[in-house]
Amino acid sequence: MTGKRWGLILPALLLAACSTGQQATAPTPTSTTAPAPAASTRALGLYELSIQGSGAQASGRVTPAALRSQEIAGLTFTVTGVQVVTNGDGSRSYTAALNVTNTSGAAIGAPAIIPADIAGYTESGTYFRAGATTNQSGAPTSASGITLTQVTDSTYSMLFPVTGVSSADFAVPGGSSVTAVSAQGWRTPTLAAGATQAMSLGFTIPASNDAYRFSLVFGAFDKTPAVNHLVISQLFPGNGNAGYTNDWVELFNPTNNPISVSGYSLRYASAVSAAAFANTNAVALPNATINPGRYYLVQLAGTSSAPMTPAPDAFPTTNLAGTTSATGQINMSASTTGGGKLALFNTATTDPTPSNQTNAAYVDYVGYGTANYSETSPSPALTTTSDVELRAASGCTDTNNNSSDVRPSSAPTPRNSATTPVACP
Ligand SMILES: [Ca+2]
Ligand SMILES: [Ca+2]
Repeated sequence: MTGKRWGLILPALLLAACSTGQQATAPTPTSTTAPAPAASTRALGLYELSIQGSGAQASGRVTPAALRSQEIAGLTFTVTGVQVVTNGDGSRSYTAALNVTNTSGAAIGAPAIIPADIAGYTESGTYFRAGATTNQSGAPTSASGITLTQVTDSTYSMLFPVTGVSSADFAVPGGSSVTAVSAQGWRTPTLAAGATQAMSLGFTIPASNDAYRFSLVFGAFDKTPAVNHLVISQLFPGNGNAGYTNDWVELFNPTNNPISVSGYSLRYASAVSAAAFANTNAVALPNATINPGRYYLVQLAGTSSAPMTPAPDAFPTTNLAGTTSATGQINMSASTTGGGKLALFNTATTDPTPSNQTNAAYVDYVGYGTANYSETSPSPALTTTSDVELRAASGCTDTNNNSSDVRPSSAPTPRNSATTPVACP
């Protein structure tokens, strides 16, 4: 394929310190906080995927696309095949299978790609290269109407909303600039040095656009989220209120990698208890994996043995003391003058005390209301028994301070593993 060559651009954009959020802090100051990877947004360059088809002979061959790296180190894309299907309305769907390999020599925390418009290079608003779209005769035709329909990999299996990335993160030499980036893109789990990840891109071309050749421009990023562990994103203690018969808690994975909760446990203690978390108020989580950007809903105790709506991902009925109740385990206090403490542990066998701030078993901890222990300070008490304690920014925030990270909300909205994923900045 022909065209200008673009130089490269590797601004290290953002290096923000962050914290693990893995210890609860109590009034007695003996906390230790382990260092965590810094959040980062790092542009890895601009790339171009070029696909050639056989026009109206849509069932014919499609030449595997040539992907041209824009002279940027870090990622290498290889097209392994292109398939084309003619739809009933005459439009055609292309699927390009790619391998992306990390050639940077170091792990890339969160590789992401997003379609990009470049001033003077792409057809405005399409992410497709101007002049590269031609018909069977080789004459230029508009890319308008060509749509990116799917971006998949084995972990996300869908287009992923991209947050915290803008056109300003890319600089194009020669006086041009990236004028827009797509609101959706593709992310992969952490890619080790030398590792390869398969992905695919899908396109649909309308019947009126007899494209023979088209070319998509996209930017590649390393976009490492700030929080590196599971969080308690929402807890509802008001069983019998707001339409919920049972308490529930929602977990969230704000990282870029799948996290197994096998062996994890949820433990609850009253606001005033200084004793160890009792096994009678604790449940083990099942052998499950929470994918990046996904929620995980756990139904707790109440008056009903029926699954809540939306469907819980777990509804443990036996506590860690071995007692079974069909209506669930752990009944948290919804008192507007009291509070409680809920902790997520990465073990079901240890029994640390609520004040044991250095215990490595802590993954996340929420003290609310009058809780005697919390991360820095408790979240404010519920204003009504129908409130939920809600973590800010869809669950993406954990600064180890419950009073600012988690707030009561009058709009309980439980999210489960089927909820649209959130890509954390
Ligand atoms: Ca935390
Ligand atoms: Ca309750």
